[in-house]
Amino acid sequence: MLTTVYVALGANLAQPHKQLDDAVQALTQLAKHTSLQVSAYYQSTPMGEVEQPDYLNAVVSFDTDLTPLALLDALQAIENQQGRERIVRWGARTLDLDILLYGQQVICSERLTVPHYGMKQRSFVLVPLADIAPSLILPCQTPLSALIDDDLRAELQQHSWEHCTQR
Ligand code: A4P
Ligand code: MG
Repeated sequence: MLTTVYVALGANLAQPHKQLDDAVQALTQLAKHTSLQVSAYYQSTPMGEVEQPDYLNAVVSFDTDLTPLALLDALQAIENQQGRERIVRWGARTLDLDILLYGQQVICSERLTVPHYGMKQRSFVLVPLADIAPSLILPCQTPLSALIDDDLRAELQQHSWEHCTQR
């Protein structure tokens, strides 16, 4: 059985634009039946106390037959492939892949919290998510559109998006 999943991408080290392009390529391989959709890339101010470069953020969706934990393993393998190091929580990273939504499932386990705990507060998640799923209803029954306004959009700067192969 296939499930539609939404994954957030974030990068702020080692050519963030290339990191996101490479991640999109890897996720294309993971997606069933060329189902991958990709938002625009957005530049965002770092959230949190750690001094670090601006982020480039995006969201993708695709269909998968992986279980939630198998999907997490696959995403962490892609992060590791792209040189992800975990030194400090919320610190700078080459690539972060977070599962935002796994269908309409609510998951609360040791390794996985879905929907992602911060998604409803983060402009760099909500705005790209709306690029690819403007009519999405979250598992809590909130329409995505109800969480987005002009102030939220103004926090982000859209980047040109050059990835164009295999989709
Ligand atoms: N985990 C639990 N739920 C999930 C999920 N839904 N998706 C666990 C992915 N992983 C999930 O993650 C730590 C553990 O979370 C994983 O081993 C997994 O079992 P991590 O990627 O190693 O650590 P992290 O990303 O530093 O921690 P965390 O709490 O996930 O941070 P966030 O929420 O990802 O925030 N500012 C801007 N502008 N843009 C950003 O993208 N990102 C962060 C990190 C901070 N500031 C940012 C951005
Ligand atoms: Mg993470």
